[in-house]
Amino acid sequence: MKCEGCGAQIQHESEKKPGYIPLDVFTKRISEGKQVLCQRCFRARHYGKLEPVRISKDFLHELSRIVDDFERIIWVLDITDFEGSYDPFLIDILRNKEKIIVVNKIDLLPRAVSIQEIKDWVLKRLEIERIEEIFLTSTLRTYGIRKLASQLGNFRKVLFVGVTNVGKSSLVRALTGADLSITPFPGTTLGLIKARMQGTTIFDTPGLVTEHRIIDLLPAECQKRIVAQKHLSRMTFKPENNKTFFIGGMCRFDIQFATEFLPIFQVFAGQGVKFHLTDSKKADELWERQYGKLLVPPCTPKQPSFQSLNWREEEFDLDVGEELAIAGLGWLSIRRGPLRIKVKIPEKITVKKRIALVNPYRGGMSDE
Ligand SMILES: Nc1nc2c(ncn2[C@@H]2O[C@H](COP(=O)(O)OP(=O)(O)OP(=O)(O)O)[C@@H](O)[C@H]2O)c(=O)[nH]1
Ligand SMILES: [Mg+2]
Repeated sequence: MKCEGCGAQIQHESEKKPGYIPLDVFTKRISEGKQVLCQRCFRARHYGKLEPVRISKDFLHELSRIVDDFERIIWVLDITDFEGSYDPFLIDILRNKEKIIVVNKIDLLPRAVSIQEIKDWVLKRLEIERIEEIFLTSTLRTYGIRKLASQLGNFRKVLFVGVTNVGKSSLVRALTGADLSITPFPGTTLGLIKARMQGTTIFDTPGLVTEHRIIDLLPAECQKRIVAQKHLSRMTFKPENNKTFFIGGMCRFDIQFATEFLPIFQVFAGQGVKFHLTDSKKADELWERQYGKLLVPPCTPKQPSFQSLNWREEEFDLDVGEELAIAGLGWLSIRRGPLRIKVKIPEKITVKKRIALVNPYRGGMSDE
């Protein structure tokens, strides 16, 4: 039997492993005909905490094996983290499959960005064949769900896939009414879960854990702080020359430009992320002193893994209409340029220069 919230196999032996529920509680729930939830899902729902468990990497292999059993694969992307959710592993295993792309969380973009603009932007960014259709959705605003349901109604068996936290379970719940566990922590769903939407069987899956997103480097409580939930913060900066811009203690941008006027950029990220602008000469010292304090996340100064990682440097020349996206964190949108940014970041994290998702002339200049 599986936990109805996260799909983990129910077991009564080890509290530390997925699917644990004490035997007496389990027996009582069954005899009363009530929903069976593992302890982790129960606590996530009632106390807002997700206990860390080791997420099995076996699912990656399982996924490559099972994709052929489904008529359509529904690949869910998060519009606020395109670089993090358009994952190379998924591009690879889904390359030759008929697929439907769902771009979720569109409520988090500024209102000035139109649905058509988002769709055109996504289309330009997808470099993969056999896409049947692209749907833009927001489970928070119940946007695009009916259209998606109508398309999925053409199939008997579909599989939802994507990296962690993009909103797969939220979408499956919105489509089927199934009482799946949904939390702001990445890694909520732990096994395959089956749900019905009239004649269509929809399978929810555990999100893939990548190593290319900032969020993958942080523990659950801290992840929750940087994931944008109801709002994406947008802040405007107008740096002088030779300034260093920090996004938390997670990456650093050294800024230079040759123009007489100052460049302007906006930063989009979750609300728990702190930014800081300082003289490049003082940057090293500030980093040492304020890491995990003024510069959060990481959420504690002692966050062990982060500072001991290998870091890399990369330079980008950017101009108005371009953005610099940091997977699993957010992006910088250039409002006035040109400028050169030297990025320092943990080695495996994806950093990408891209055309602007939020058009600098239409996205507005005000802070929100
Ligand atoms: N703003 C916004 N938040 C959303 C939307 N859809 C889902 N979320 C939130 O995103 C978080 C993750 O949602 P889930 O449905 O658990 O995501 P998942 O892809 O199933 O995650 P895993 O099971 O960890 O792979 C939750 O806090 C949701 O409330 C949306 O359309 N807009
Ligand atoms: Mg899920």
